[in-house]
Amino acid sequence: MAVEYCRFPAGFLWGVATAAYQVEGAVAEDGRGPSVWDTFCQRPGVIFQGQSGAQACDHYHRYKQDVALMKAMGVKAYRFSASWPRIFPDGTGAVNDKGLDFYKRLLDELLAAGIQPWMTLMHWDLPQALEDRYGGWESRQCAEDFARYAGFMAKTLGDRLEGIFTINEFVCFLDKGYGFSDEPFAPGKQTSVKVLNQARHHAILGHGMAVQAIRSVSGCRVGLAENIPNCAPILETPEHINATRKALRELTGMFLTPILEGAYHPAYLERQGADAPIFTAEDMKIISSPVDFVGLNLYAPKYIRYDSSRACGWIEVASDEHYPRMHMPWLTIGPTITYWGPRLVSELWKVKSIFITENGCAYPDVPDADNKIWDTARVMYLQQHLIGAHRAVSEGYALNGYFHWSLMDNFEWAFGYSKRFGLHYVNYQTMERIPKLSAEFYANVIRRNALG
Ligand code: GBH
Repeated sequence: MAVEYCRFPAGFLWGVATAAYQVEGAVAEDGRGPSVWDTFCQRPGVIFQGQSGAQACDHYHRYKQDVALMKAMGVKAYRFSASWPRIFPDGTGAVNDKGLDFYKRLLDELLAAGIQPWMTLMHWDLPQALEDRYGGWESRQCAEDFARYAGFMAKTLGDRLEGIFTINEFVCFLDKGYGFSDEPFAPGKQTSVKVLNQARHHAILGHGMAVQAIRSVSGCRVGLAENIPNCAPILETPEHINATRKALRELTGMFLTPILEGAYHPAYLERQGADAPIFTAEDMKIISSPVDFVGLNLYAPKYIRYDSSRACGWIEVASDEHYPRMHMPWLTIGPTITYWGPRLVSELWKVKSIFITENGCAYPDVPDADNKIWDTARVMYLQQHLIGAHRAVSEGYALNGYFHWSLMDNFEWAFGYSKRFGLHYVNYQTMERIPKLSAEFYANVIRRNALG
């Protein structure tokens, strides 16, 4: 008789995730203002085949059907993002009630289906008006305006939300969007190192101001969703593990470290020298406002080893082109990250509650003659990563839930619709959604609360 395999604790939160610009479409409807992504997608040559999120999955109109897909899988929680320019088309000022109504309808639908709503406030779609007005996050005013939007959302919807994530992944919209990247990203400008560091500072300050704004009007739990460098030791020996912990703290020295410690990592400030951000002690207090949970977006591993020849004591071991990977240039497979992420974050910062807010993979899925998708590779990826998550839980780390990226195939930024990350296949001609084998696999995991 089969023995039960990897049982999760009762109440472990099984979810799926999406983001506004990647799924909603309807970019010019009901008074939504443009975001930096709408503008960026019009620039020739930056997005695969000149595509954009203008239609995406048409989630804006088909959200009822999409909630039904979640319900059919038995999903307990939905992590979606609100589109800031739908609420404040001008970034600030007058509220667009019609845009807000969409999220009210979505919450009604989720709650009626018994699915917890978890909302991200900024998944990269900054209102274009703020980019035009003051260069987006280059200006400290952006942090203030973000906090105002955050407070408004918490006041209006907070009593019906289970949790709020302020900002999704700092590095992407800052480091890639403000320069120094071969992967095109909105707003697609070239700034200087100095300007980038100051923009990073304004973004984490915006996070902290938003936490305070949310707390002042609502009892809703609040945290963030960050793609920490997914450091994992090359071998599980004390010296490599210790080196990996140090590496993580240093590599996120400008984002998660100051948010959880109230100070930049000294190595970051030292390396930036004259280009380091300008900040006050008061800023650092705001940035490190206590959060209720930390969300980790975990995709590809960064292997670390102990190195006695370096002052920092660690070095990254790069993966070459033969290392196994999924259908993205950067998506190498290292399933122990769902263990090491929660463990290292717990050890470094004693976080009360951790969620894996994204984990998933792209695969060039093709429906067969019966319109079925046998995505065995995604099932393998998912299963292996859940083994890692289970290990973290069973060792007592405060990992409380897992959100798969993504509910359905969607607009994969610079890669357009050419990369499919969904548990559901989307036919972009008909907008039909087809559950893949992986959706059935995930539904079984949720139903059993175990892997086997
Ligand atoms: C997530 O980010 C996003 O939140 C989500 O919107 C997106 O759809 C999903 O991933 C899938 O891509 O420096 O060349 O090694 C993960 C984004 C992309 C962040 C790769 C780190 C490193 C690329 N990650 N990036 S590279």
